[in-house]
Amino acid sequence: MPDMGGSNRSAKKSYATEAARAIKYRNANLGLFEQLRGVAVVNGTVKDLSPKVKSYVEENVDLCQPEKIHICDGSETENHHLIEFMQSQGTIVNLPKYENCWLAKTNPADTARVESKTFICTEERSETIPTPKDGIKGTLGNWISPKQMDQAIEERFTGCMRGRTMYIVPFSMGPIVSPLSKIGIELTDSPYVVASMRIMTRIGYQVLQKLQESDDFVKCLHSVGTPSSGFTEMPSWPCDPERTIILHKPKENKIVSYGSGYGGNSLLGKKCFALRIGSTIAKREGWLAEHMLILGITNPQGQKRYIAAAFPSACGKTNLAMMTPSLPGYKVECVGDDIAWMRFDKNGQLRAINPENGFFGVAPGTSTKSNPIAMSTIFKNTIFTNVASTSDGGVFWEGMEDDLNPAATITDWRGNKWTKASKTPAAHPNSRFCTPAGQCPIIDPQWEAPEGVPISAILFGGRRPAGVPLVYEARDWKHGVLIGASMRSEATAAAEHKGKVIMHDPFAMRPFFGYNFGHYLKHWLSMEERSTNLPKIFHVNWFRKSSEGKFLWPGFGENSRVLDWILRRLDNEDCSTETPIGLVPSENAINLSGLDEEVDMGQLFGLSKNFWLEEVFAIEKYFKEQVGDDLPEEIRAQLKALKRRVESMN
Ligand code: GTP
Ligand code: SPV
Ligand code: MN
Repeated sequence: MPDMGGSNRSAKKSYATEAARAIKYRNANLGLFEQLRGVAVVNGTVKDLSPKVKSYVEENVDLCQPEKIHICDGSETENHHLIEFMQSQGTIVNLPKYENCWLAKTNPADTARVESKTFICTEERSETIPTPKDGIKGTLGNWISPKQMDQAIEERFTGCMRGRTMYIVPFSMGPIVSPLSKIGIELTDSPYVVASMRIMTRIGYQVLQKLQESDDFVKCLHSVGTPSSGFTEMPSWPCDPERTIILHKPKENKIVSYGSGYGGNSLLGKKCFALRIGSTIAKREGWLAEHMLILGITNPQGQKRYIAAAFPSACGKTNLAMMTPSLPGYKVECVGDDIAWMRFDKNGQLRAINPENGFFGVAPGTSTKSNPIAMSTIFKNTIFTNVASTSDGGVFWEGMEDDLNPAATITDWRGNKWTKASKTPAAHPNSRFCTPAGQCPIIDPQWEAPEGVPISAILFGGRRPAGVPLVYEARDWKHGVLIGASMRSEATAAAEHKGKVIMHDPFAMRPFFGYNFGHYLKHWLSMEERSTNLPKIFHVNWFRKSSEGKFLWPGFGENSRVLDWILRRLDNEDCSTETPIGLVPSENAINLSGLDEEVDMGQLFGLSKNFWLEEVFAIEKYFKEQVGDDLPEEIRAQLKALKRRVESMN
């Protein structure tokens, strides 16, 4: 039976020792404990901290002034304490319908990532973001100077953990034994963060032990904060939305996050480390840290390949990563659903690891029909956040109607009675499940392979209601990089954006670049020199709509029909036709057999000269205004060539 993603594997303590420690913890007479900078260490021992970790902790104990220090060991006992404590605070409630499942409801002001308050700190602004055209506001990240960063920290963190426990969370991104993995230490005053990090990453003693050898780690400091008025509106979910700030200093491998307990703002291994700091490390070391799912797919002939795919937040990564193919004979297995760390091995083969250990997935829309695999993963050992609850001790969200016990009543994510006639959603549109990857029934046998899995194709995609066909293939690597750079998608609830505007989201990384996007493009282009066996690049769009506003493509398991075409292209099958935007499936090349719904392939693949002229114009404008002189010459040339091809369309 898998535990909560945690690692009692890592803390091989006898039950008796664990129990003794538990009693000691409960009867905490703080004076009896070992001290660090005059603060009681109520769990773990200081000698387990390497000199560098110890001094990082000391420095921040002095700054944050917690009442207690808890060094996380990743054990079951520890998790029980956290769960008990959070229940007593009202942060989580049990969901008796399932096994070891919990529901957290956040402050309604703290439900998503806050991109406008997320900063990268470098000496020069141009290291962080390209210089936008005069008078234009840059949208490729926010820069902060070292001086301003220090000031922001001092203002917010001085004494911010008074009366609270500082948890020291040693975590590994990637399997602890993998040479591709990296270690972080997150200091946090949120037990919710500890319990979630225990699922999303590998935490505990083994990580501290590894640090005794290398002592190289990413410094992650997090506090939910306290409003400057001192008044905490919702004691079960303390936060400070007005002063929330998420800071990254790549030069020092340092992350500082204040004021939010929510997912991407607080589980610092995820977007902050694995993508923002990760992309800067990857640039230095010559690899790629990307917002991509990784899946294994076996065709009816038994040939298995791996695909990585970058879609923006809430655009279908988790769904594709766990897809149940509708095409007979196909099998999909999941390596990861959000982040890929990829590098070319000595044979020029691109290999990827999933640095995470769990799924922090969008709940609404997840159903037995759309994603049965997720549904059979998430009802044990899971923390749900901001979903609705049912009177029979379960959860509910939009899409779960068929799974609902008709006798049960529903309480929405804000705690109000909810019925199907209600005008507001039952679950927050960005509500999430946080569940151990290892219990996914189709987890790939190689998902923890230290050397990673070989990647044969890279997909880019987004929500494009108009103009963009279901799938097309890049002409070559450089053209593929242009396709990634040109990605656009309809805004979703995963961040603070309002409405359904089509936003530029290059490589699905716009919120996650750790350095200047122009330099990032150069880095991608340079991969061409590392291999003679580059993955093929494709663009997919599950979200094209008819003139009546209906999805033209059934999506989900039916996307296997698109993957089937992609795999045949990898085998160099002659099943594509050149168009100005790239290669599309030739007539009847997409296998539609057994599809019980009528699909208007004409509308789904239609290419309009006007649409593509406007698209090229929008991309040109975007590059000119946002990337300016940092745009690599090759990309400028690729766009020019695309424009010429589109202009010559009938
Ligand atoms: P993040 O975790 O935010 O990075 O999101 P994600 O990219 O993993 O998105 P996810 O798979 O959770 O999907 C988000 C939403 O898109 C859900 O409501 C899904 O039901 C919906 N969705 C996913 N795949 C498809 C598809 O093929 N067609 C349609 N129409 N909707 C889809
Ligand atoms: C995303 O927004 O891309 C997510 C969720 O995966 S969060 O962890 O909040 O960033
Ligand atoms: Mn994501």
